Amino acid sequence: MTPPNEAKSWRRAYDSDGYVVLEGLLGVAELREVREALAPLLEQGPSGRNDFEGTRTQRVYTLAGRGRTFERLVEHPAILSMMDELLMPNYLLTASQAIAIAAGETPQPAHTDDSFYRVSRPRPAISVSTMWAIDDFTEDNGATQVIAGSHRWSDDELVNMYYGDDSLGLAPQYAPQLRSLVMPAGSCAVFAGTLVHRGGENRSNGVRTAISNPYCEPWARQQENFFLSIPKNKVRQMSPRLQSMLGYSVHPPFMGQVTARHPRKVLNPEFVNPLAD
Ligand SMILES: O=C(O)CCC(=O)C(=O)O
Repeated sequence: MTPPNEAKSWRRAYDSDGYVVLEGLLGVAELREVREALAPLLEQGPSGRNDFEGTRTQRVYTLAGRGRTFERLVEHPAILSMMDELLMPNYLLTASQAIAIAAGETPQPAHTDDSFYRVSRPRPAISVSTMWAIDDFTEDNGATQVIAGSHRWSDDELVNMYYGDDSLGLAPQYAPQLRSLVMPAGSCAVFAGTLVHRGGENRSNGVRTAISNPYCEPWARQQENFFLSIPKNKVRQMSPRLQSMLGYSVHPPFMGQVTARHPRKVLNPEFVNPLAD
């Protein structure tokens, strides 16, 4: 857990740079548990299908639906207390995935995580990302790279960052601005959905494993459709808070309703869908 005095100072760094790194959120035993839970999933997992996912990167999607260990990360109290400050009440989990960048992977195209929301910039972030370091993040193993302060850029500044072709390559003058988020395993980087970042090049011989859990405003569409991906019998076992973050919640007065009922009612085995045949 973050000591209270550190918890207070995160906000200044987050507001000025667009990100903050919290070290030591996971202890040795918790890290071991996460690695053990991830190992069989990564063994099955295919590599990415394109340059963005990373052809030498394994991704496991819908991690929050794959066991208690991952649920606990989503609900980590230090992270949720930050989200409570950064997003409106009833905020949602927008995606949940493991990202294992293998040796030889090239840099990911630089991007922002809330670019899906076509609302002109500069503007407040509509999502906030968390990137858990499950391995140490180093200068050469693919640590996430960010451009500090880019969360304040306008749409024009964002477009200028690219070469101007379709490759989404970073224009050369921006490369020196990239900072690698070097941090020990067990840390978590929290950054604005408006911040320019990318997965780094992996020049090491090892794998860089991370877990990415971004959260979004309660009125914004989630990247992952958890209603369809996580079976209801699994959702029923989860805490009310997590159920709510997956979307079994109402953003007042009635966004998210199910035939004029609270969506949590759908989890009750007795629930009868009025539209069912
Ligand atoms: O793996 C990373 O460090 C960043 C990944 C990322 O930003 C993404 O896939 O959207």
